Amino acid sequence: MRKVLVYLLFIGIVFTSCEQSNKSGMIGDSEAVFYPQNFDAEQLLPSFALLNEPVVTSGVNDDWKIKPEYYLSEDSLNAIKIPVGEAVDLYGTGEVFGDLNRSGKDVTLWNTDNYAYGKDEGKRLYQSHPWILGVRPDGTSFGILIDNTWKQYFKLTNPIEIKTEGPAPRVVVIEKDSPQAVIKKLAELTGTMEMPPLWALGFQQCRYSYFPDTRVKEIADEYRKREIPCDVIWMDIDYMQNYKIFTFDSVAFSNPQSVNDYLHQKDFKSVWMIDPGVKKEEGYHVYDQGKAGDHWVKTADHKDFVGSVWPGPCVFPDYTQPETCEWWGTLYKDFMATGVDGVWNDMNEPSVFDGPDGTMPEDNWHRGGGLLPAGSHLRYHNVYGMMMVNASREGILKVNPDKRPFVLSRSNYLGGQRYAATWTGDNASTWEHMKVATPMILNLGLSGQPFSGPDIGGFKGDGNPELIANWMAVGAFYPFSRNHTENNSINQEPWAFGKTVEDVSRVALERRYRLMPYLYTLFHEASIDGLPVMRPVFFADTKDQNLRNEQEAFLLGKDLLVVPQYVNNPSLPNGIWKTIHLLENDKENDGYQAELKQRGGSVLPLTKVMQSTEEYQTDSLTILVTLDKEGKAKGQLYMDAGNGFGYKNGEYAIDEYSAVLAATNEVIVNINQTEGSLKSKARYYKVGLVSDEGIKFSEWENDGLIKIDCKK
Ligand code: NBV
Repeated sequence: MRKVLVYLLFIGIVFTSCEQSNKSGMIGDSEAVFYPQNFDAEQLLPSFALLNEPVVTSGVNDDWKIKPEYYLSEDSLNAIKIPVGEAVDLYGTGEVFGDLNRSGKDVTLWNTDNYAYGKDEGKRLYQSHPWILGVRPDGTSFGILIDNTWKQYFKLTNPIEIKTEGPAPRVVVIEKDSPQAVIKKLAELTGTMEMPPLWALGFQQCRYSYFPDTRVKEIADEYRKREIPCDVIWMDIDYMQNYKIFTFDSVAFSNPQSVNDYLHQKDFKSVWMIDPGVKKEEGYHVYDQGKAGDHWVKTADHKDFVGSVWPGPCVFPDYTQPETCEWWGTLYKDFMATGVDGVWNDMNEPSVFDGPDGTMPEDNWHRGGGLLPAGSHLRYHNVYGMMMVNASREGILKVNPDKRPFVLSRSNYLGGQRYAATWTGDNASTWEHMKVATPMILNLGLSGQPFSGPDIGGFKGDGNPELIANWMAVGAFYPFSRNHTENNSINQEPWAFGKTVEDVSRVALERRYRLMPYLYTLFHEASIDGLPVMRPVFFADTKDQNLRNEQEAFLLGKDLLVVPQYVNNPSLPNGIWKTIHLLENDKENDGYQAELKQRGGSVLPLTKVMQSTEEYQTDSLTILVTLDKEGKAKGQLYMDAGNGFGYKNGEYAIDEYSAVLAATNEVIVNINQTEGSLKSKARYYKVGLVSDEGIKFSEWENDGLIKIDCKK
């Protein structure tokens, strides 16, 4: 602690100016970087968020609107004021609890294991995204990226006030004519999610914990017997031998390979948990190897730091050291060889039961290496989880070079979408937490992370039929869609609450799987330009201020509006939005399913209902056409092998659909492959023309030009 205090005092004396330094300037047509006077790069780490060092090409434009002012706060912290103008709506700041519109809110950026979001009223959660998106009344937009890993406090007022426990950081500001353009620029600066394997877009079932292995098999069997679509079964911490990572319980999970084989035979994938805490126990291979390699985080006086987590006293890998990351990666070799498909990195804030404020002491010591300097935990805390998942991903890739890794992380930092998907930690089985999940995922999406979702049904406490039916109905449309609950709660699988909830869940998931071609196309889009999969309704019309606070309804991509059944009086966009049904026999009319509305001018590709993405095919597709007022519509389909990296060498296809209402009163749909070397197969299409009277379908037709007669 002493080191840090001395350091802060030093800053207090030297750094009292309000000015930015003359290093500030334009780094693109509409991006600027601002540096404080006496910017101390050494204390601020090479950027964890930015892909490249910003290069200043000229001074800040004279008419530049958003200019940070640096000062020293009353409590002697380095602070920044950023005047943003009147009536601006603020979003972003990543994983936050509460309203979508963050104006007026406070956030603490300090990754925290926050069970049921109870600590500090949920003002700090598991991840930190020092990023604010502003949308002005006229729809023009700006983004503010605070390039800082230290503990920070954001007050989202006008001016925005930021305080940090470290030195004054540089700030990148983006100015664009729409929030979408700002988000795309953020993606250019901080990177995008890599294309996940297709199976990760399927529905997933978890609990803390399915135990022993026979229970895992039972759950898989139930899904298939009941014909409820599902792709993944998850193994939580109890599969380990005494909570020791990279081990398997010698009785309950004596043969992990056979569990994985069983799941694979039934078209499931498996995801298994790995935490960062390593049990301090001589003779345990992970501990022995780590000790021999000197891989552990140190205390301030340079001893191995020991803190208590599930296995008891634990040591923690120091992922600031390249050789530690390398070693960590090698641990996945035998693990993945048992047929594990995906990895779940939990507790990586890091959570330490007996540590101050539930984590490591702030003066713990990371030794750095490569580009990273040695530094205190206060400086590295917020990126500990990010460094861990980066190392995990790299290790998994080395072991399985031909497969797309899937890593789920509880903790992360701005830019962390490059390494892992995320879920929103330990929520509760309450209506409040079901409703708050939507703005949480939306703000994560507006902060660069497109692949997220909450524990559907809630983690803490028992679910009940009404809650689970409603949550499954909306959760089927989250980008990451997984039902999960804690160890002491009642069963939460779709069938655990009787026939109604089971039927509602089946229908909701059948809708998700039917939309898979559209969903996969959206994931592709997110991997290219960073636009989120799940988007706030105001993205449909960024000038319409009535939409700015809508946080219950949401958009999937730009063409599909999802209005959960429980929503009263949602603010929906003007223009043509037509209600669509995806299943036959009035199945969706059960009183629980979200209303789906298709944007006028769009074409949505659908596939058949399936039990898992193993059955995914695009040989015969239904395409739903909703015309705009000019009688036209457009859409897209992205396809690739669903796994592997062939797509990076062009082995993919993008088909463009364009529909037009012809003088003959027919709708003609033109299909063209516009990108990729993967030859689109000849396929069958059925066109559904959406109108207020319902959907009128063509016969199944062959590829090419398809006509549907509107008079029929
Ligand atoms: O590994 C057990 C749980 C896990 O189920 C949950 O999803 C994580 O957020 N884990 C936290 C540790 C214990 C929580 C009480």
